[in-house]
Amino acid sequence: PPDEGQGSVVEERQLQRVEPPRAYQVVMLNDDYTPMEFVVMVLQQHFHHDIDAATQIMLKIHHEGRAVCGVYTRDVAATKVELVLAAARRAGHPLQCILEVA
Ligand code: TYC
Repeated sequence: PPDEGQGSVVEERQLQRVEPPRAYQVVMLNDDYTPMEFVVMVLQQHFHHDIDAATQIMLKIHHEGRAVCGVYTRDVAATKVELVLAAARRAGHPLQCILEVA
């Protein structure tokens, strides 16, 4: 809009510096019971990795105890954690994943 009146919104817009949103990583944890195939499926369905990347990430978790599945804004990351935990519980697996500030 050409004229925002006094205390000009137009000028304030030019002065504003907006920080980028914080990045949050979804980290998946190893356990002794969740089937490898289930973890690979979750990594494909919820984090959009292809089967090769999903298998590599699953094996990294299996060997190192944890790995980053993806990095998102806070709300998206939190929703991914909830959906993954719900899918794991529904299937009867103890799979755990957590949110961390990237
Ligand atoms: N350690 C599990 C097994 O041997 C496989 C597994 C991988 C479980 C990754 C969880 O996040 C995980 N069946």
